[in-house]
Amino acid sequence: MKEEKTELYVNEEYVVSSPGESQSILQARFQELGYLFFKKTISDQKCSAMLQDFMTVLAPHITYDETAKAPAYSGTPFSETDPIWDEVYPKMQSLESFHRFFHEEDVLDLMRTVSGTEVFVYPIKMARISTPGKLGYETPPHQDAYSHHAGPTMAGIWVALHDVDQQMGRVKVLPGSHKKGVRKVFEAEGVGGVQCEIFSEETTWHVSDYERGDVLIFHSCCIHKAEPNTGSELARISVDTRFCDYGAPVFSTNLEPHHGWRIEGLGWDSIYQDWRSTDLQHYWRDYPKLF
Ligand SMILES: O=C(O)CCC(=O)C(=O)O
Repeated sequence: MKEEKTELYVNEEYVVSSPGESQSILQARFQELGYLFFKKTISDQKCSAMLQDFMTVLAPHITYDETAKAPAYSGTPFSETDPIWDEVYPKMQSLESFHRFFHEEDVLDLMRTVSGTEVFVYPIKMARISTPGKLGYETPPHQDAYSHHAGPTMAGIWVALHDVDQQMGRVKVLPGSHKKGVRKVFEAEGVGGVQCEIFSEETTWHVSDYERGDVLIFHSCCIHKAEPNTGSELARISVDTRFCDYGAPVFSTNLEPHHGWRIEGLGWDSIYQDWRSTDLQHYWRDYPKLF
């Protein structure tokens, strides 16, 4: 069954998809909107375990607020590349559970549904910390086709590890923006350092509050950005990576640990030091299309 185009743009909330819908409907919606948003699709148990693993390496800076069921932070606001972030990020990157998170069947199934084929999960895995009060440094609007040098079958997958409300720095997307190709970029403050061109008629963004386990999958040309964390106590922690049809070209920078290019000592050898298994170590070495 084909969805009416106008139904997909009626308001500024995410259009909600379900993994139980037919693959053809999901793929048509993905091609139309440039994203799919799935409610509570990764289990509470998996998300909570991941968050607790992060908490162990984020202490004493960030703690878990049992009442809010979210990370709490009351120090000087920081973002990617600030000294506290550089101190904690290699520890987050070293967690085997973090890398494994994206290689389990629950996540792979969603990726395969969107791709309609076997997928390759990018080695680069990102964890995001949005602290309260760090305004103006949130991720600017951008396309991953540019930042990851990726082709049309690449997509991003972003998972909320706890509930995220409007104050906590939600990620939002510009629906339909993937249809107009890769845009010009400009220098910008905030994560990634660049922002892309947005056309004057593109004024309707889609976003909703997230619940733990919600998943956003976005096309490599779909413009997305983060809202500032305007709260006073709670931090937002989420995880994301990229994937593509198995066999599509993957650019070399995606084979490095996130920020391995600038944090001394952050490389695969240091990351793998305490891992129990070797199956995911350097798993991409025989991938046929690296460049
Ligand atoms: O989570 C964030 O703050 C940014 C996410 C993002 O922009 C991305 O995954 O490309």
